[in-house]
Amino acid sequence: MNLVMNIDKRELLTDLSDLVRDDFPILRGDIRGQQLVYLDNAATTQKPLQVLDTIDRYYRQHNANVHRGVHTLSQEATDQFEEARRIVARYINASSESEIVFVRGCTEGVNLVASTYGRANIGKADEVLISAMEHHSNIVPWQMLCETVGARLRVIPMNEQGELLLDEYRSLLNDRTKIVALVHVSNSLGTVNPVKEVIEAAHERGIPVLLDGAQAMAHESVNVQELDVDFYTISGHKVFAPTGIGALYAKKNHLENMPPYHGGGEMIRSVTFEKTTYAEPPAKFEAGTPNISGAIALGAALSYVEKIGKERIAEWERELLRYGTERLSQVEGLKLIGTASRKASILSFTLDYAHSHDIGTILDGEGIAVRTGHHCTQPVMQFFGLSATTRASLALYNSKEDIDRLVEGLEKVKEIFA
Ligand code: 7TS
Repeated sequence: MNLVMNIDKRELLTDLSDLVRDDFPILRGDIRGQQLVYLDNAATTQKPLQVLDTIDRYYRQHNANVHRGVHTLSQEATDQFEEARRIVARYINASSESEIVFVRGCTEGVNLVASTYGRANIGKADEVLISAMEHHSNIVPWQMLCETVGARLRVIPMNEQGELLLDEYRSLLNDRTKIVALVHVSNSLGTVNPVKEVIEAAHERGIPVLLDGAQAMAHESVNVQELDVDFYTISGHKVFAPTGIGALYAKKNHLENMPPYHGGGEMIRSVTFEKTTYAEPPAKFEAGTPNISGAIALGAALSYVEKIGKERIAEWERELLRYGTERLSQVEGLKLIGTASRKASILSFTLDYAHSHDIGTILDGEGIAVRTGHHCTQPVMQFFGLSATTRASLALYNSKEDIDRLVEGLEKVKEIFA
């Protein structure tokens, strides 16, 4: 049953999970004999029927390679693939779909910018500015670039709540700063960064800004034109689409001036053994056969979110965050890591009597999936003097009962360890 279709009629219901849960077949499953409680959405989200059916339909009815055949199936595949690009552009309010490059995810998006824009525009003694709360995928590509070109990586500090220090940020900007690369929403702390102010301050000095949108897409309204952001990276699987597909938004003038990334078929205008000329963007950055079904499914996932309504999702997640923060704060020995005044629905915590790995294992035994470890943000862990946290990350299909189950699971942990 497509419950999204019924939403308008049930406007008054505030528990969004009630409305959408049946769209996600995996959530009906049991784990170790218990009803699954899935609280690892920052790692990857579950997929609704609308996405699963799109993939199935694509392979059963339309599968062909794109941009090359005159035959009907190839045209159908191309139409759907390009329609997906338009949906991504609409979702983030890009001014044109030609500003959307399909990539594998945020990791590839950042690597693409670092190795094309970066190599063309960042040189010896220049500076790349990132923040103290970056995921490794927005640290390592810049470090690799800095090593290659002799540039310097600098870091915007944060406070104990996990909020960026904006005054320090402004004083770090200087004539050598060639790009600011910042996470929009932190995956290990939940902080929603003041990206508009960050971008304005950088632009006053003519410095472009890349935002890592991995955690923002499913929870925040992203408007790239209003933000005036230069580059924005998207991971499809964090917004109910499959793994292995994502998008890089980049302003048209950047894409036109950047050298290509991978060489191969589809990204060329003409090839001789002497010289190759390149296709216009976005094709220039999409060498080889793309993840066609993934892109089409990403379009289906974003349409699904739009149908439910981003504001409505944000409202429900705010309520879950409020409830989750309140319930977890009552658990003995629990310390929340990441208490910024603007947060997404991510609850990272430690228990003073148990290691996160043990917490995760005991919770799994109760059918509850959380992530434990450093969340690919080792510098964040170092800042807080920790090796790991336990993280419950919520999505639209989570309920207050899920949070109650988590708290009950933590009581079990206490029985065993305290
Ligand atoms: N940036 C942020 C903020 C992330 O949270 C992640 C993945 C990435 C980049 C990388 O995205 P990918 O799709 O290219 O892998 N974060 C997590 C996480 O928190 N747990 O597992 C993966």
